[in-house]
Amino acid sequence: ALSAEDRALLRALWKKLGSNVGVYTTEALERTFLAFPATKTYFSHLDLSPGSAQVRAHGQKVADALSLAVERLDDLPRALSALSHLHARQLRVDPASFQLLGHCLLVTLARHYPGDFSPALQASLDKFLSHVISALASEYQ
Ligand code: ZNH
Repeated sequence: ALSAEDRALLRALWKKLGSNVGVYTTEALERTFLAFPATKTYFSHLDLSPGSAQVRAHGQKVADALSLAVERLDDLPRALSALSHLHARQLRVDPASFQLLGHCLLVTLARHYPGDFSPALQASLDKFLSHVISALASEYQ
């Protein structure tokens, strides 16, 4: 589970990110598509070219879900259950790909916040992302 220290680090980081959560989530998506091209197959109906407004709009939606998760750390499975259902039943996204986006989000944040990205912050973020990913995977059988 996330300790009080993990939560404090996460909340402080999110405060610092402010309105840029969408910007960095979009960068993380672009990195995911480049580093793990198989993930692009789910988005064949979107324009995935660099700087695409559609990718930015999708990045903002994913970012909002992550911000909601930061606000509801004690209640993640319930907070994300509709989203898990959507990914499992409708979108049919391989849950293994959640890890790839999580990885790219860590890389993106480390790149933009090198001074903040202590080993402790990395560990807390990694734990947070693991919780988000297992909540998102919860409706898969
Ligand atoms: Zn996802 C969608 C979140 C991952 C695929 N997503 C989505 C949305 C959200 C999300 C919020 C929107 C919904 C509505 O609209 O209602 N995701 C998310 C998160 C994560 C994810 C949080 C992690 C962390 N996804 C993912 C991945 C993939 C995906 C990895 C693949 C690869 N999603 C998806 C799709 C969609 C979504 C396909 C749909 C899109 C459109 O628009 O069409």
